Amino acid sequence: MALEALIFDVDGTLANTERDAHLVAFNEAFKELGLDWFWTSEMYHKLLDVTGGQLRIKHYLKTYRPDFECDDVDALAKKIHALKTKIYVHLINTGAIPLRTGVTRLLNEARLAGLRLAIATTTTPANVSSLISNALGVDALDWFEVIGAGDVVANLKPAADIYHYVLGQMNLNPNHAIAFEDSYNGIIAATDAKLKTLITVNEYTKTHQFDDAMAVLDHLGEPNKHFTVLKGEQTKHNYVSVDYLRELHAKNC
Ligand code: XBP
Ligand code: MG
Repeated sequence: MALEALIFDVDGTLANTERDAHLVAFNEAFKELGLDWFWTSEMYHKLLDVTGGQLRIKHYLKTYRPDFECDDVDALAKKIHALKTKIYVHLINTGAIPLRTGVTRLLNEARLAGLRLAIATTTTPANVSSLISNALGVDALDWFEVIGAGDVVANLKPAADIYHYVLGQMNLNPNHAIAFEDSYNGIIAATDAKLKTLITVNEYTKTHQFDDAMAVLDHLGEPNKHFTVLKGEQTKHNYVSVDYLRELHAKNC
């Protein structure tokens, strides 16, 4: 079974956007709207169990602010989220958030090898476009055959909807692809769509359970900055190359 495609999650996988951008933007939006809410990094760590900004806001209200009086929680969440997206995109456009170790190199290598690329994320489409065009240039949006983002499906991760959507758009058999994820919700979604997954953890996800992962790494690595294998087979490879992915895929698919 040949490896044909790589499908990437965005937040936490392509870049460490959660703490340095999403959280910052949420807090700034709360402030601008005169809300007395402030999410610490510890609080945000817990809130990340719920994917999608609007659902996360509603979960926060229900769980941590049951006293908060509001006639229309949906409308409030929508309003906060719209402002948060604006702030997030502005922040990304300042160039403040780099891609994670090895991401740019692997994308370039995969393109040269003729692998098909796609995105499967639960975040807002504008967030994805700004991250990719800032980090890789606006033309890089065309590197991805499909950019599947949160709002095109009914259910966000851990539901498999976004992966089903991307696979359907690409007319791709999941056995011919690898998914790249960083979180428990992400691997559940990918696995339910019958994809094999490679995990790169970050500070928020390093304690998550990744039973179905082909391998769990600290990052994708570079020739001069080797990855650490946290779970899975130690091989001759010390950074994620197309050769490494083909070997991993052949062993697991
Ligand atoms: C991660 C998420 C997202 C972001 C917020 O998505 O859970 O909800 O935290 O994005 P993924 P929005 O890892 O699948 O990219 O505020 O735009 O919903
Ligand atoms: Mg993620």
